[in-house]
Amino acid sequence: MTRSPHILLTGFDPFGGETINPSWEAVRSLHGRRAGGHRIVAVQLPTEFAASLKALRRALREVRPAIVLGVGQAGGRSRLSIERVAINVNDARIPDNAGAQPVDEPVVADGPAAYFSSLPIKAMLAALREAGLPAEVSNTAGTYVCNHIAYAMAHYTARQRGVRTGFVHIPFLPDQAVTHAHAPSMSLEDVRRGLLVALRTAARVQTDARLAAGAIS
Ligand code: PCA
Repeated sequence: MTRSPHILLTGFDPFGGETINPSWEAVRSLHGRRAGGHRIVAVQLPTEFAASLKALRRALREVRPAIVLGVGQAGGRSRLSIERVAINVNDARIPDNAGAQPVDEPVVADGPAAYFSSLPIKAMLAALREAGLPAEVSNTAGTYVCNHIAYAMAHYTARQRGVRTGFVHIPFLPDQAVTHAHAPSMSLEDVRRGLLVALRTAARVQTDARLAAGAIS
């Protein structure tokens, strides 16, 4: 019997004073589900620069995914935010969950400056809009643990033919927004549905759609 291709779907544990991380809540609810003929394997990564890398590398070895999608909380963003690029720099505004606060250090010494997502980000955007979910293409994943992981997943699979990687940032949950005045939020059900739509699209579409979704500034 041939093994169906796998999707490695990662979420993070809570950080920055929050008691939950919506990325893990959404991701764990999709463990074992299928999307576009792929089986989803959900893995939690710690919000720690060093330990998240180790956990990612272990998961890549064990799952041998065809698609890797990282998911992280971006409090303050209002939409499902499909990241276009990950850059080779860690510049932490707050310490990570292990107390580390790298400033202007590379994710991978001597690695390239950046990696573009190899998932069909425009097709994913179009599919999310079609499904009635607010979504956007983002041109920065920040310089904290999410960017670090988005960069690392591209770097560590760069020589593996057929492996595609990308990252999606998600808003706070309504529960969290209660204590953050003016912060937008999105329900867990919408995030979960959006991730499934994004993954189905990623699994089915090899050549990205041509759709203007850039930013002027
Ligand atoms: N968001 C953080 C790290 C973990 C998470 O969920 C980030 O955007 O870097």
